[in-house]
Amino acid sequence: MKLIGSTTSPYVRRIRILLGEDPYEFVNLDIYGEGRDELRRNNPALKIPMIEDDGQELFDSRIIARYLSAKQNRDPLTWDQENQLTLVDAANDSAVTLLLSKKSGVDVDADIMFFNLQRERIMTTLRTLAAQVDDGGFETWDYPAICLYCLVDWLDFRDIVDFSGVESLVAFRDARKDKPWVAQTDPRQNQTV
Ligand SMILES: N[C@@H](CCC(=O)N[C@@H](CS)C(=O)NCC(=O)O)C(=O)O
Repeated sequence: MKLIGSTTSPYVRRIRILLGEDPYEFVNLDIYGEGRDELRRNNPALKIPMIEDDGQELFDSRIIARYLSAKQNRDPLTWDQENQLTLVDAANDSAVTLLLSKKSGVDVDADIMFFNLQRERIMTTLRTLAAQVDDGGFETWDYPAICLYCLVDWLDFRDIVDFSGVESLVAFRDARKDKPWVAQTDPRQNQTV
């Protein structure tokens, strides 16, 4: 199995944690720099992660996770877990948009409809996720919990949001730093982008 990604992407990190001990080749690319041609050759959607396994290519972390979970004989996600994942992804996608805009020299704090919508979505989803954490909804270290961990740690690493009012998310992250493969996949190490 080959995983194409980067050490900084929260979407790639969740797959690396899910893969755990499974043997695979990790292709660590700078997708906005010298690794872009390699990305173009492998994924027309021009996003990471993607995997190739026994001739099967898979794009998108959600699909990759479904594939790996089936291979690892894990139960499929319940509808509530699917919703948790959708909320995590909604916040994550908007935060990636803000980061890329920032890197492009755009003032993302400006009172502009597009950025207001992203910031609003990030806070509504984070508040809902924090309430679920408070209610014990992320107690089990399952795929949605792994994704939430990767999101919160990445938001902190990139300094994209103010965690005021959603401190439970930081506490959730801090209490899980010793989970398997979390330290080894810390985006602060071996950064490419
Ligand atoms: N829905 C995708 C999102 C993946 C994603 O947005 N990855 C970012 C890196 S963190 C990316 O490749 N961005 C490239 C771009 O937006 O041009 C997934 O779950 O795999």
